[in-house]
Amino acid sequence: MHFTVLTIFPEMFDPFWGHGIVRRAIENKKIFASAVNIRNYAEDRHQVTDDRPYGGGSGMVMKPEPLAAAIRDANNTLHAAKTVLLTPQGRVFNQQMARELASFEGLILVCGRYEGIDERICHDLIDYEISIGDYVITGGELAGMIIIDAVTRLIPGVLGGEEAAEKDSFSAGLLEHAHYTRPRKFEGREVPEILLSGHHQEIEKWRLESSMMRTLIKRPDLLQKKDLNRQEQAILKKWRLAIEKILKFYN
Ligand code: 4GX
Repeated sequence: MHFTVLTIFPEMFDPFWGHGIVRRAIENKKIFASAVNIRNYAEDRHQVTDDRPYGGGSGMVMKPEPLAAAIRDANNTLHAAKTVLLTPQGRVFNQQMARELASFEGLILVCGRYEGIDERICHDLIDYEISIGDYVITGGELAGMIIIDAVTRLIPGVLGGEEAAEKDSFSAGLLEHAHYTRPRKFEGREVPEILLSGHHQEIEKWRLESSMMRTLIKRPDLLQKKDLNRQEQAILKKWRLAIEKILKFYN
């Protein structure tokens, strides 16, 4: 996977490329990444990338010419790459979109500042408009990093075998089960006995139930959407019976 980021603040990406799983993916040539300054494509002496909005009003708009030149140059280098604009007006990003983006050979991420970019760029040069959520941030750079992070960890060979199982939990449509590490007792709270037992099959059952309980309590919308297998249906049935037993006292 090749990532090219177009931004007026390419230095923001230096620490991002330089840490953790993204860094390891670059070192192992699983991904190729660079941040390119849109200013390099401005033709005037002061390399201006923004201008006042037609129709008046406050704020600035990113000029179309430098952006168009930057996108076209990136596209000539990355044959068959898709272009992504980070914008609050885009489709709200989720794991399924991360999977779709991970299937492409290259992504060109366009990070806007100010009030946004000239509308004519969106129409002619952008394949996907993506939002990372319904809130406003000051530029597309942080949004771009989130997309790159979520996509990178889906690329084969990026996560080790240990980590790779982890990424399945959301694909399975459930939240992760609870996690514990040493010590056995922390501030009066004990680790669930079953996790110390060494009974792998029982531990897997406990973890599935933990996943389902957390999803029910914290994100019932996810549980509603999910296709449940036999084992998961059995767990819900067990809970229903337990709740019905309690409710009988109140009838
Ligand atoms: N998810 N912002 C982008 C400037 C802008 C506006 C329109 C292009 C078109 C955001 C988000 C986000 C604020 C980044 C406005 N650029 N980006 N910026 N939420 O809020 O992605």
